[in-house]
Amino acid sequence: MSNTTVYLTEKINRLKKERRALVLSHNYQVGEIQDVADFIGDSLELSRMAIRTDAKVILFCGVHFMAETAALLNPDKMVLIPDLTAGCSMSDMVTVEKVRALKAKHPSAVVVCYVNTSAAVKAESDICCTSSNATKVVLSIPSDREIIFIPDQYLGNYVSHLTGRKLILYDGYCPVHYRIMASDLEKLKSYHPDAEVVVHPECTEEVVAQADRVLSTSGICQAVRQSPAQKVIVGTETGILHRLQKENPGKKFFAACQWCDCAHMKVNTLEKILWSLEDMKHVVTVPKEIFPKARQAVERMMAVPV
Ligand code: CIZ
Ligand code: SF4
Repeated sequence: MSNTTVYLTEKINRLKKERRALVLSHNYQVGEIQDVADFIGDSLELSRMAIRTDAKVILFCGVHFMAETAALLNPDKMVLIPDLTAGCSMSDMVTVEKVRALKAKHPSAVVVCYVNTSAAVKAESDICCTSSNATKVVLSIPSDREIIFIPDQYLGNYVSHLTGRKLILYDGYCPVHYRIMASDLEKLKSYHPDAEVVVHPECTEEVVAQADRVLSTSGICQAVRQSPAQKVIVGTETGILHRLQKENPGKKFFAACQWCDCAHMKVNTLEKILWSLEDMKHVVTVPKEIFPKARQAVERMMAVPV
C-alpha cells in the first residue's frame, strides 16, 4: 500500500466516524476503495445494507443508478456518491421515450427493467430485477402475459433461455462485458483446462455458452468461496478480482479479458471519497414526480421470494 493510500484511508476512516457515515463499495470498485468500505456487494445487497443501518449518511461507491436505487429505498437517509459523472453506458441506452414507444407497441405487456436503468426509466416499468433475481422476477409474472425486458439483450436472452419465456428484448448491452471475446476465452481455457469458468450474464451468448457458471457478481463471490476449484477464469469487470483474491488467497484467478474495466466505476477514487465526506457531496436524490412509481418497481422486485 502506498503512503498516499495509507494517509487517505486513515483520513477517510476518521471522517466516516465523525460523520456517522456508512461507506458502501460495489464489487467493481478498485481495491483500495473496497478496503476502506464498511460493506462490499452488488447493488441490491448494498441498498439492503443501507436500509438496515442506523447511519444517516450513506456514501455509495458505485455508479449513479445504484446510488439512486439506494435513495429510493432510503428516503430518510442522505445518499452521497463520490463523483456524479459515474454513469452506466448500458443504462444510458434506454430512455423514457423509448420505453413509452415499446409500451405503445405492446400495450398489455409487463415491463421488467434491469436495475441498470435510471429512476425515470424504473418509473415507466412495472418491476425491476437484478442479475441475481432476474429469473425469479420473470417467473413471478403470469405465463399468459407478454413481457418487455429492458435494456440488456444478453441478460434478457439468458433469462428467456432459462425460464422458457419469450421476452420482448431491447437492444441494450454493456460495452465492458462485450469486450470479453469468446475466442479469447476459448484460448484461455485451453491454457488452464482445470480452471472453473464463471461469467456474468451481461456477457454475449457465445461467452455464456462456454461458462461452467453464469452468475451475478455476488453470486460469483459465493460460488468461488464454495467451489473446490483452485483456478478460476472470471468473465466480468476486473474490479471483482481484488475481492476474490482477498477472500480466497490460495486460489488463482484469471481475467477472461484484461481490458474489462468499467470507466464509470473507475471514476471513483480515494481522494473523491474523502472530498465527499468532507463536503457532504454529491447528494443523490430522485425527483418527487417519479419517486413513487420508481420505488414501486423496486419494491415489487424485493417482494419476489428469493
Ligand atoms: O446489481 C449489480 O450490482 C450489478 C449491476 C451487477 C452484479 O451482478 O452485481
Ligand atoms: Fe454499466 Fe457495464 Fe459499467 Fe456495469 S460494467 S456500470 S453495466 S457500463
